[in-house]
Amino acid sequence: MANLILILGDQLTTDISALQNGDRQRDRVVMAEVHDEASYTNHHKKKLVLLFSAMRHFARQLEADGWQVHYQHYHPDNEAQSLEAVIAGQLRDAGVDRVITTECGEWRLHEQISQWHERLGMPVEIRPDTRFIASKQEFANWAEGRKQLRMEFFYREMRKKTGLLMTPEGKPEGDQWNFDADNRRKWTGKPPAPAPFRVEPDAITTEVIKQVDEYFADHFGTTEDFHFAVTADDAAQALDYFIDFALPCFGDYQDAMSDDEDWLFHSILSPYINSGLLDPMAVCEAAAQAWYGGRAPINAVEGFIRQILGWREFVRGLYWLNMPGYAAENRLGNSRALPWFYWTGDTKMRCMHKAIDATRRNAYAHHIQRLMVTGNFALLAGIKPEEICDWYLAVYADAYDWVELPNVLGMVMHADGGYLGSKPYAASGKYINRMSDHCKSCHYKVNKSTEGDACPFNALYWHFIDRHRDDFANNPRMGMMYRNWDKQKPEQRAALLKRGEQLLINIEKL
Ligand code: FAD
Ligand code: DLZ
Repeated sequence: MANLILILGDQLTTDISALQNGDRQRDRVVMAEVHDEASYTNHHKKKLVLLFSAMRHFARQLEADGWQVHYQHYHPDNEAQSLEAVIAGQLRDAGVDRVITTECGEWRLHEQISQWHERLGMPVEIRPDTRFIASKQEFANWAEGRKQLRMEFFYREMRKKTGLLMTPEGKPEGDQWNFDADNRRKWTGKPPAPAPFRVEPDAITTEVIKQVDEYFADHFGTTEDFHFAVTADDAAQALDYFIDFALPCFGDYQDAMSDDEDWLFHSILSPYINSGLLDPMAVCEAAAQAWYGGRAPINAVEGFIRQILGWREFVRGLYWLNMPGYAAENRLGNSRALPWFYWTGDTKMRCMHKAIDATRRNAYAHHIQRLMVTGNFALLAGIKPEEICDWYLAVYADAYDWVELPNVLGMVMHADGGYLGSKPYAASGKYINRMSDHCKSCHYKVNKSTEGDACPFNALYWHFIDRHRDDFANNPRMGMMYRNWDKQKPEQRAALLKRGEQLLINIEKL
């Protein structure tokens, strides 16, 4: 019996379940760069280079390990434009009895693959994705009976399950589960932030860059200065680099933003973890070892591990528990189109310009830019969830529906009615000024609210609070905002609302 083993572009590890117990002589591994996957959103050019180059390197590694690999390189005129067509083409060869794959990360493709056994007339074995620390069922069991899901409680379960940062007595190391309160420092240039880890493009990557520039010229972003790792070995070096040079300050400056620094003390590991080049558990263990070895403080290490063991696992569980309905949620009734400057960065709002421009150059922006700048603006302005979700899915090298959607629709847009987060992360310009140095170089004045040159985030914040009174007034975590709003003089409230209206009418010109 011979199997076709399909490996997807975000399953690039020899530990992937589809490869287990395979017969290298008889079975055939199939990997394919296809139009449908490369074009279901306006993927950033660097994301395409990363995926195609990493896929090509991985296929070579499999061949070197003795696997027979059928690999389709991208060409716009390829006969097979979808993964199904590639598999169907391979099935025409006699002798294949079964298709094996690991469950894919996105509902869109999952729906297609789960119909293949009928469409292709061939048994299709879909194996669980064991790269995650919690299985879908484990998450569903935890979530059962809970009206709202809170990451913190799930995270503690994961700490207990894995033993990460746990004492032999079963207590959290440092006597606290969470050191977030220590992780809110503004960064003023010292200590200097490390340059991002770089891998210079080899011949394969250089060829892919040429092809992406030619075939995907109209996609967002640039291939210039591509320096992501594209192999597991190089991604492991990126992890070591992070642990040595950035992790010690990761906690302190986790929420900071800078006008001059794109990356600060973030790990820049999500593109590798999500595509399979790095194993999430191994990443957490490396961070924990840095703390046990006295090379990084607990607030940094716990904060970092929480992002992976907590948030990453949590959003994945939530996605699979609630799809496909989750994608259609719009509980705040938003109807505004995404402003065009999200694609160009052409806005006088300095923080927005900086975050979008970094996104365009790097296919990366760090969490607080995604959450409190581009996300916060979309929330305050009432952008349609599907449009802002599609933007986030397109522009980041780490973006896949399973992780992007809950972060954007739930965490940022509060479009799920508070299922993921207990309150919206709405903030005025004051927050951005507290955590960054953007405002001092901004066209708009952060200390003004109603004037023509006032920071748009200020009036938009109050406009949001006012127009969503019915949604939030009874939320205990929002009571203070409503008391502050109600305390303001009626003339001031009217002026803020008028300014908010004007900003929304002129949104494309901000
Ligand atoms: P670090 O700050 O160094 O964090 C370490 C790791 O923790 C990351 O590599 C990532 O694996 C994990 N992580 C941190 N926060 C989250 C989170 N909220 N959800 C899931 N994992 C997390 N992350 C993605 O991987 N893909 C996305 O498409 C994505 N879209 C996002 C959209 C919005 C609006 C927001 C607010 C967050 C999004 N995130 C997404 C989460 C987070 O912003 C990125 O994981 C992080 O910025 C990646 O950079 P890093 O590797 O330097 O992360
Ligand atoms: C993201 C992506 C892209 C851009 N291209 C391909 C591709 O050509 N072939 C492939 O197998 N996978 C690709 N991927 C990753 C898939 O879209 C991903 O596996 C699904 O979205 C499920 O997470």
